[in-house]
Amino acid sequence: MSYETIVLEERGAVALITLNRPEALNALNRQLMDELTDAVRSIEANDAIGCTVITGSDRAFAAGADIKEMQSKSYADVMMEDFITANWEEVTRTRKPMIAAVAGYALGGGCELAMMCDFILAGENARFGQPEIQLGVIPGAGGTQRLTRFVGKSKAMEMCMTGRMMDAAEAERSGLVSRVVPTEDLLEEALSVATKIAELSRPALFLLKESVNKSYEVPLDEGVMFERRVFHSLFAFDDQTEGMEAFVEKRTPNFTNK
Ligand code: DAK
Repeated sequence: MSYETIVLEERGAVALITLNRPEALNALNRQLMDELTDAVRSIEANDAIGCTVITGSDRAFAAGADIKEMQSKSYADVMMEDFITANWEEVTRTRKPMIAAVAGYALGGGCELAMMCDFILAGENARFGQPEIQLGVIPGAGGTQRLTRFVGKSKAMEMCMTGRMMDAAEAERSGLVSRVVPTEDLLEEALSVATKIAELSRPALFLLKESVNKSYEVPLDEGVMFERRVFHSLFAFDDQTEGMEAFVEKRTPNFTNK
């Protein structure tokens, strides 16, 4: 598939996806989400890639679902085409680590897309919000659920009820983003973090991601037991032997993902 609304590049073992509809502040229309879905699937199948960075421009990560495309849809349309579910959720299915590098606006579906990633690095100019209530709807791609888990009920309720934007400092204080960096350094920093992650043991990363995500789904004792069993299972991999040997021998490990 050739892409018009995203750019997919390989930077060593890192895939870089750049959302690319500058005329619409990267509003997420059907074509873009279809292309993103295809790109994420191709990265998943590409053994040379160990981690993905998804980013936008300095002005906008993404200003939400495309309102102009959505405005004429009826209930029957959105229900029958399984709007959102059909092509928005591949990011939540990928086993490979995915980092959102957010500068500028991440609003509505843009904020939701960033929250689907494993973590968010923000530029100092990043602004997050769920303004759907101002359009007479509510977040439809997980915003009411994921934002609440990130920042707690009070702030999520306020953000979703008023549609106000949160700046990068508030987003970091609230736990929505892992770190804030100068906007001009954002991409370089995200790629550097992704490169380090891509060098690690892929089976361990897959299982790490499953374990952290499990904490959203199950009670603490079940989550800890899941983690324990996963931890045990990693002793079946060559990468565990290699990682520990390399530490003892004071050298860099050479993981083979086996
Ligand atoms: N959709 C389409 N076009 C957009 C857009 C969007 N979300 N955001 C910006 N644009 C376009 C603008 O229309 C404008 O295009 P032209 O007029 O030049 O043709 C261009 O991008 C530049 O935008 P502005 O001129 O407005 O730029 P400003 O710097 O003045 O303002 C802004 C930037 C980000 C504050 C503003 O553009 C803005 O408020 N944008 C809309 C943000 C928003 O409301 N996002 C949430 C979208 S709703 C569901 C139902 C609904 C949803 C999901 C599911 N189901 C039924 C399941 C809703 C999801 C959403 O994300």
